[in-house]
Amino acid sequence: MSHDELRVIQAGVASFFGRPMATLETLGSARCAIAGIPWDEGNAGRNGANYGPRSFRDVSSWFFGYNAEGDFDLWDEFPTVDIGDIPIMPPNAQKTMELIEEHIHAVRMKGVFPLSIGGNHALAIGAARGAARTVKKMGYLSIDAHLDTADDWAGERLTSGCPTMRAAEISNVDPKNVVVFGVHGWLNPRDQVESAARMGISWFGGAAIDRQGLKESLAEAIAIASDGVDGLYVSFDLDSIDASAMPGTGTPEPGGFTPKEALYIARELGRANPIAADIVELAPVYDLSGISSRMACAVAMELLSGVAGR
Ligand SMILES: [Mn+2]
Repeated sequence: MSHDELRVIQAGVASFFGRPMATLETLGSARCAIAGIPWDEGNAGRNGANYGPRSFRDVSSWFFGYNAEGDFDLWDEFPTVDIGDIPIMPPNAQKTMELIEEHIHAVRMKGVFPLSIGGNHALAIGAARGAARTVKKMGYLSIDAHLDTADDWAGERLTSGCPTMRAAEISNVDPKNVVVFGVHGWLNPRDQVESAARMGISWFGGAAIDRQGLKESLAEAIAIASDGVDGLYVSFDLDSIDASAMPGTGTPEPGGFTPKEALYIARELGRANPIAADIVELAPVYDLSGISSRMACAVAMELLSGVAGR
């Protein structure tokens, strides 16, 4: 075992999974660049997701790249760097979305897989736009307890209740390829059900997933989002996971996916060969045990393992 592998977990400067820091200019042979997006404006739920990337970096130091069950080392097979935080501008959502869009586009143009760690779900608006510019036709699959198909919130269109709708409006995204998986609870207003139907956005409810079976319904959701596209964007809202395992989020929802289900979903999302992904809504201030940050890191490991072909 190398000295690096024996590092003291709590020592040193925390980067995502202890991976080397890089910039757009020093990506080298990296295949994945993880960016923090500490954005939490335009949020209708509890605030705190702006601290998500910091907590994620800290807790991710506990994760090895080696997977005993699969006998592979993720970092050997899928060289990954920490590309720092996108410089968000709290007073200006429009400008921030443009910065996120340009970052995701630039990483994609280097042939590198961009993973964004939030931050609230609004960041997916900029990230999906940046990814869409790199393909002819893109699909968008969101794992979420909430539809997020609001046209606006009090007139504002770049809020955490809007990312699904904004994705469906991208010029080279057909709303028929926009899917939300895991919708449940009592925070999905009727007007968002209606706007989803009007746009042709499809969604899978939690109870329907249970009846159909997770494996089958997730495969169907991926097939709908991927049908006829040459690139799939995946957005993983951590509030899709049951509140017992994910208290550290803006709108914790009882009745969500179990940790095992969430990790299965994350691996399958990666295997669907997405062009970019995000993991959003980690709000560590509500996460006294640290379990939510660990869950978020485990979701990332499964997703990246899937992208790496594992
Ligand atoms: Mn959401």
